[in-house]
Amino acid sequence: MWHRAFVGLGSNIGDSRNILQGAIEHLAAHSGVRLVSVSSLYLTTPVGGVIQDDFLNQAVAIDTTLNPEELLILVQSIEADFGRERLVRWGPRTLDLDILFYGDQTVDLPHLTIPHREIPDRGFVLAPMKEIAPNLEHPVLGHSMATLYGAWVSSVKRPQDHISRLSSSCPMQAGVG
Ligand code: A4P
Ligand code: MG
Repeated sequence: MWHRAFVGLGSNIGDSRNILQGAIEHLAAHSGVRLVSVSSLYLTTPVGGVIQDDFLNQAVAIDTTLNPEELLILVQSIEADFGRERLVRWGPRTLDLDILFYGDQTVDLPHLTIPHREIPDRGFVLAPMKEIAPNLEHPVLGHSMATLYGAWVSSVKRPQDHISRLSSSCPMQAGVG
């Protein structure tokens, strides 16, 4: 049984562009994962108060036979493969992979919350999500990604200072993996 899920990617240490591309390839290489779509790359200012370099962020849609906890183990093993060092919460990282959505399921476990808690407040998640799934409804809030992104844009003074789109989607599409 295949489930549609969305994963957010972020990196602000090292060769972030290659790290994100490599992470997507690792994800797609798993037999229980099919890559459905890949957003553009976004250059984003850090959120969370820690002084650090800008991030590259991206989001992907996948279909997966893994359940949410198995998917968490997979994304954490990919983070480890890329040598993630995380010394400060919300601080710099070589690679951060967050499970944003898993179908319309909600998961509320000590080590796993789906949908990811911070989605409505984070332009760096909403911009790539609006690009690849504008009509996807947040299963708890009941608003689409396009609506949530619009609300985020209205809530900040100069959204273009926080997020800029760097490239169009890379040609990896369904069937990879
Ligand atoms: N965890 C719970 N739910 C999930 C989920 N849906 N997906 C748990 C993935 N992991 C989930 O996360 C800590 C624990 O969260 C994991 O062990 C897992 O069991 P972490 O990634 O190890 O720690 P963290 O990333 O430092 O903390 P946190 O709260 O997850 O931070 P976020 O939300 O990942 O935010 N600014 C910009 N511009 N771009 C960014 O990408 N990222 C962050 C980190 C802060 N500021 C940023 C960015
Ligand atoms: Mg995280």
